[in-house]
Amino acid sequence: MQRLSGYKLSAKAVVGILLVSVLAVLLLMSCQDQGQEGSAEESSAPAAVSGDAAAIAEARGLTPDDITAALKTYTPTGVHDEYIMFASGGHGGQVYVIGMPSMRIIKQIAVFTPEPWQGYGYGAEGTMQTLAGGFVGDNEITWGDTHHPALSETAGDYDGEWLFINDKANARVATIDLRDFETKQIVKNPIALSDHGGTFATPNTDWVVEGGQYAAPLGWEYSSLDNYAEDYRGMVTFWKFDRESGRLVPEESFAMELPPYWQDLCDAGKNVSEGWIFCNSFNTEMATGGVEDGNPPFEAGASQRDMDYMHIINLDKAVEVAQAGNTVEVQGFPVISLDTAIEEGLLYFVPEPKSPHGVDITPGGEFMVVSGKLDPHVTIYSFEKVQEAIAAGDWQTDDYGVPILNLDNVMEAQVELGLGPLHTQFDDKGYAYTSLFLEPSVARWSLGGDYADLNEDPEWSLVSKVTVHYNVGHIAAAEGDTVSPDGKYLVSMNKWAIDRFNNVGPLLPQNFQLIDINEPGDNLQLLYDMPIPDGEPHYAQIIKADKLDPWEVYPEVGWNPHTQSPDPNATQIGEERVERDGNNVEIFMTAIRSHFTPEHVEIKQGDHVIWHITNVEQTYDATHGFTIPLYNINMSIEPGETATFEFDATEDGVFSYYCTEFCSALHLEMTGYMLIEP
Ligand code: K7E
Ligand code: CUA
Repeated sequence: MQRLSGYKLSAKAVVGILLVSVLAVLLLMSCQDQGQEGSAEESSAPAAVSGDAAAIAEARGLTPDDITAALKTYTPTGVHDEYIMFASGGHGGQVYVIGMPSMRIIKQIAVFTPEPWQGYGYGAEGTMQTLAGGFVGDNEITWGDTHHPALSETAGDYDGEWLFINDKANARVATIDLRDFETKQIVKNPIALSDHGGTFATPNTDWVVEGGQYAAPLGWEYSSLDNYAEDYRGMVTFWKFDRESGRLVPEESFAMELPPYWQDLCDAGKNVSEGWIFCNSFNTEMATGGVEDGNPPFEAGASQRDMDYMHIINLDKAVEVAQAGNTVEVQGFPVISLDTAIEEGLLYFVPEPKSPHGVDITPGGEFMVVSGKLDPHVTIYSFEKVQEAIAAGDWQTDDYGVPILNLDNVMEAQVELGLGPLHTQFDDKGYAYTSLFLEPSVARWSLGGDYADLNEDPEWSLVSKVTVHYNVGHIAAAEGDTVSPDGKYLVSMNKWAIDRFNNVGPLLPQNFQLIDINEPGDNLQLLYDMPIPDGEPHYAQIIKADKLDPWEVYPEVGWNPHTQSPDPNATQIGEERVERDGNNVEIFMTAIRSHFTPEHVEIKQGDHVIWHITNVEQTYDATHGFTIPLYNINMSIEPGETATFEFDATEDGVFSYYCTEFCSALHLEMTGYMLIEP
């Protein structure tokens, strides 16, 4: 990284700051300690005082920069983080919840992949229904490749209510409810088998955008690659979101057919560009690979042209067209055909250099920023100029008849940044940040237009770079893709870790690096490395923590988290029972520290068993688990929750069910016998 002029604090001064801070924190802790239960913190405090901070720094070989980094990130026990990052878990299929600046992992939200701690996908009815929503035909898909999380927005700012994320591998979108941080819905794209350009929320979360990637015949159909230009198609899908039910509504959603270029990433317009959607694309060459047959390999075939096309889509007008029924049906799903999109003026192209990746809209919605992976520049387009070019009818067309606006007429600026630019984020000081995969580094550059007043750097110019380790993909800045970015922090989401951590064998973690972007000009400080031991995280969004207001316990005893309403099978204390109707056995159980009621459940082999468990506690963190051997049943039942599972008692025997959460001193006694009589 660059050692930056703004940080010329002497080692002495810094150590002084550290000492003062340590003392201040200790003082604060001793005043607050009375109410705390944890004896561990109290007993460890004196040990910290006994060390001399300067001596510790010297013994550990810490530089002044290291010490300022520590002071900026260290978060004492019991202190909460200022920001929460929601990061995709890549091909782990989940979402990470990370506190910033501490970079502590607070939670992993199970989304596309069954996960035992949360009891996700091991019998609990709601979770089984959620996962089943994402099955592809009769095929049970049990993982996902998550790429782009999207927080719900109100007037272009995160509102902390919902989170969406796509599965690139199977073209699915999940809805997560931030009242309990649980996945409530997975929808399968009816026309595409894989996607990429999702998810992106429109400024009031009316629509969640899922763009495609690798072109294929729509509707999961077959056609030979010889028919690529005629039969293969790109697509973008607009999922209607209903806040009331907290669900994407397939019946009110629609898609748009696009040429078989590989649509990549999309972004929703905001403020002046609200109502428009922008997607970049590559492989406008329509290369079909086949290196084994003497064809150019994909990476060469798809990189021949100097320009690909940014797709500019009039979503507001597309909604009108779809609602008027001017669509064709593909697998029962309404699709605006390419011809209709052209006729109705819903789709325009503008050239973008060169094998671009991503398009990011400035906070005010005035500019679209595109990086060409094989071009050292970012190219900035003016939304206003795009509108003028459309109004002037000033275009050529591609082979499919899509209008291509003239680049010179709509380009605002180009800024040379360096090698392999990918993704761009924004701050509150008129800067944009772009990841440079090949260098690898993160570049800070200044915006023009109205943003030029926010800093002292010349507009549209490279300001500074910070080296990252290694091979950065996306970056995420605090609220950095909203109408009002916060600045302060940026996370570089690096694909390679190489030498940053202890050797753990050939499969390495990813590396998130926290960067301080608070000071203007040439002041970017790398603060912290955080290994991510899961699939490759792509995008993340970072929200101010105080915008989140999740429940501590479910609103009432007997709550169904899937429907977010009282469960008809809720069981209160004293109502526990076993009901038998022929071969059907239904169990109504309660869980409380430290017992399940009933403790004996007698079943006959061949019975069908329906089992409801209500955690009757309303104490924060008093979660109980429940598991039965052999039957692959495993649940997490949070305070107030009613969980239901079903199974056929195919195997006889004596089965001890027990609580898997160490909930109390007598947790080991929180057990019971299920006897299945042959
Ligand atoms: Cu660049 Cu899927 Cu957004 Cu990965 S994508 S980095
Ligand atoms: Cu309940 Cu352990």
